[in-house]
Amino acid sequence: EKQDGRPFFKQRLLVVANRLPVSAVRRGEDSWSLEISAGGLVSALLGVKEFEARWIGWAGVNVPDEIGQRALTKALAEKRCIPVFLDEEIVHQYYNGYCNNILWPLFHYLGLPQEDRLATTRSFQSQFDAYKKANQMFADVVNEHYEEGDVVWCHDYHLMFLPKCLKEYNGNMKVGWFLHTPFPSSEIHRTLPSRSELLRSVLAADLVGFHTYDYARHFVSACTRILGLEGTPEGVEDQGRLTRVAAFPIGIDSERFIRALELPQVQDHIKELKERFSGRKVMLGVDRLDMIKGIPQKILAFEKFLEENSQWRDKVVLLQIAVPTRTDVPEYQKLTSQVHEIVGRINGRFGTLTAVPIHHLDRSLDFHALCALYAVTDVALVTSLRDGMNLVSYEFVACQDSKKGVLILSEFAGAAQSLGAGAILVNPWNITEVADSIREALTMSCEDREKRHRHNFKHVTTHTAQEWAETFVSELNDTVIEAQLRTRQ
Ligand code: ADQ
Repeated sequence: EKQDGRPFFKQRLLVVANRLPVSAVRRGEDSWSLEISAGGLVSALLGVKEFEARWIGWAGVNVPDEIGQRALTKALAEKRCIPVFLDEEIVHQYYNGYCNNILWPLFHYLGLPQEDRLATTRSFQSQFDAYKKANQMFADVVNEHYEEGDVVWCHDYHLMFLPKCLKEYNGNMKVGWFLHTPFPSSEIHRTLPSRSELLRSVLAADLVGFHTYDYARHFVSACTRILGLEGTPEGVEDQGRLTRVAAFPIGIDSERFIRALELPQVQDHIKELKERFSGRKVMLGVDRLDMIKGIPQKILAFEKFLEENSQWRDKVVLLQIAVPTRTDVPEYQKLTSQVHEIVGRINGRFGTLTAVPIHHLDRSLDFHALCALYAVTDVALVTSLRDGMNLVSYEFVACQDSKKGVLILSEFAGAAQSLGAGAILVNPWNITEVADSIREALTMSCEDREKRHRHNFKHVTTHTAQEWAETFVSELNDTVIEAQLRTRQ
């Protein structure tokens, strides 16, 4: 039996995230062109095939007129996407302000903004109000499209207020919330003026998920210390109601990468890259240009390595692909110039008329170019200062089954807990240690590389994005049923 052309047994999953997985460009009064966009969450959910998934989120554009909104809604429906329309002022206060200027740095241990205290307090309150208002707008759209039996999965720090709004609409809705960033130590979280309100709204969910046990533990501690609730091995209990809290480490659609490597255009690309860099070892960094990724630290460590290992100067090249994000935020502009300055200095110092040690690109690469690059890399460098998981490290491993290159990985990325045994773990703040690890990686024996790669490859190909999503959603279903049984007893 089919309903709307889909098998009736597939459960509907409403995935709610700040951004829809498409970018929309307006072509006329009532016409839009849509493109699937890249990003951590998008790559993860591309792997989910077991559910009838719908996306609810902001399309990333301001659409003030009704004709435009109707046309966009219609175009998005074909991609199973449902838009939430946010005006410019809300986006400024909620997205640029509260999400990206307050929660993002705080959750990555960079603290709250250090502006004039009074001004911060004032703008803080209006940004938090806008945050709540935006979350309520998401809740309205979810509620409008919700059908009994649906599972609602809210994503990330943009939507911490959403579980509460949804449960106020319908106490029976199955609501899960997953955080893609780290959840910081409770001592960091308690500096946030709206600390209690946010925790309480998240606790309205039935299941709360994090990438690692540490983040889950930090969240439970915040609830016990700040709210005075009881933490149990299962989660957090408030007057007999349990919110289940657990770790669900994300993965990638590894098959997609492995299959791509077989494509003729990717093979051609690999050949070209090998010719282009023949006689040199290739080191690779792929990051969104963000302070949490530790890009200046990575480049400075590479400089130190070149300083101390002159025999390697014309035998290694670092390719750093840094796609700009949040380009309208002054701190991100500053970071871009800082990185350019360091790269320029190092290339000036160690370059020759025919070659430079660092190729730095300020842009994103398409999927096939990225796969080819991962495949020809000898050493990948992930030096995040904090990172929820870090999927780049997984993608690199997936593409390395013939080369068996080495992964240098920050111990402050969630991925260190899963790929730690196969990678060389480093403290990215310790430039000397990272420089030494570069030498170790470049000179590592075949057997050692093989052994480390085997460990990581097995992990990446078994703990996939699909498995992650299935585990989360089935646990969410079970959690709700268990809770109902408990209430009946
Ligand atoms: P991100 O901070 O975006 O994700 P990451 O997990 O590394 O970090 O994912 C980035 C994605 O974007 C990867 O799929 C990568 O291929 C792609 N990408 C990055 N730079 C690119 C470039 N220059 N060109 C092309 N593609 C590029 C957030 C959290 C992470 C968490 C994920 C998923 O910050 O810690 O792992 O969500 O939960």
